[in-house]
Amino acid sequence: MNQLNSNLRINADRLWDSIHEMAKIGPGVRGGNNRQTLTDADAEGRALFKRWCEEAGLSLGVDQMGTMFARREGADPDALPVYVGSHLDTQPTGGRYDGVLGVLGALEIVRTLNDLGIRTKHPIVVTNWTNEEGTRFSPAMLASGVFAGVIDQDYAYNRTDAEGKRFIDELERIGWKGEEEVGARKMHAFFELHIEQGPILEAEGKDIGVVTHGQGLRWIQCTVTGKGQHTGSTPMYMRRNAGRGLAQITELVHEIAMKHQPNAVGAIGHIDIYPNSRNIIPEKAVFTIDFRSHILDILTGMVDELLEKAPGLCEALGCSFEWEDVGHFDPPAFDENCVATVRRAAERLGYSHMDIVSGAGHDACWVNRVAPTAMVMCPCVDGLSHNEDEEISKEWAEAGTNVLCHAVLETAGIVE
Ligand code: HGY
Ligand code: MN
Ligand code: MN
Repeated sequence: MNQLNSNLRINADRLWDSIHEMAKIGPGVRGGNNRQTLTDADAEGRALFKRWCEEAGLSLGVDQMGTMFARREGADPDALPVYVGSHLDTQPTGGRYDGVLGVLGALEIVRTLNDLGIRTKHPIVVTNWTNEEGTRFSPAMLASGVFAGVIDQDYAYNRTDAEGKRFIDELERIGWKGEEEVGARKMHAFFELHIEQGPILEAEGKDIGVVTHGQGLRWIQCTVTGKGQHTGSTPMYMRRNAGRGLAQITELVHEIAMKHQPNAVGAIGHIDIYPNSRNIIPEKAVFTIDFRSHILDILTGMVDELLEKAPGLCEALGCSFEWEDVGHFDPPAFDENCVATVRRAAERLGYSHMDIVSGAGHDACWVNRVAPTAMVMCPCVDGLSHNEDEEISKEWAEAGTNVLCHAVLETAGIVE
């Protein structure tokens, strides 16, 4: 059995049970999850993952951003490990599979190797990256960004959530600030399994996405400031309505993205209106524009056009316009050898597959800066994600994890 052939498969029932055991932690309001980073629910999910790793004989390390590294020894202890994982934190109205499939799929590989008594040359490290989502503490992929040396650790530590709580204070509060220097670990390769979070694989009838590239991202946080006044007694000509600035910029973002179809997307997901009172004209609107494209010139061009037009729109309303970059990464191209390993695994296992560009950002996008990296994707129902109704089939989870397993094993090398 200790050969990398199509009979080597993971235990899909065990994987599926673990995913749904994890889903009980930080439940949402409609069957999904709200296990936001550094909350008590995140801490509970980490504790469960830690217990499962220890039961699988793994030794756990934690770095100063709270990222968890669970190591399975290899025959050559000096060989750089093959890392494999994703994230356990979720959106506030998240699904049960975004990130979780990648972490528990990686754990399932180790459980399967234990069952079969397989030893690899390189150690294997199952990884849970802190704060992939970036919804509580922007930017997204925060810990993997610090690990890759593209985000400063002090900057990360001082990011605050909507209640003004700092990342580092919350990390220490839940007891998951490790001792390891972030980024000190060197990798032979990194693999991440993730649901597609888009409609392509399901529409094309493919079981596996071989991810060659990812979209780049720009998060521009805008502040439009007008004047809070009585909605009843203030004449229309006197008003400086920040809400109109938000409305016009929302439309502008859509128009800019539509100019670059099919190679661009744009929306505003985060919106705070102040003082948000029914009978006060909005004084201030704070919101984040999310632009993405896999073509860098389009991505930067969209931001340039937005910043060229938005101040004038607001000035015409008697409002001021300020902005801040709260997240960005350029379109990543994943490692060709690792991508080929994923493609070979899908072929060896007989799964339908296609090359695909990841629409969503992932920790792999940053890790790709410091180690040979590739991703495996499986479909999700109607392409829906970042929604509690997110759904995948057990067969899709099984296929993705089998391909991940073969890609990791081919890279780590089976010695017995
Ligand atoms: O925003 C993203 O693309 C990721 O889901 N955090
Ligand atoms: Mn994710
Ligand atoms: Mn997500």
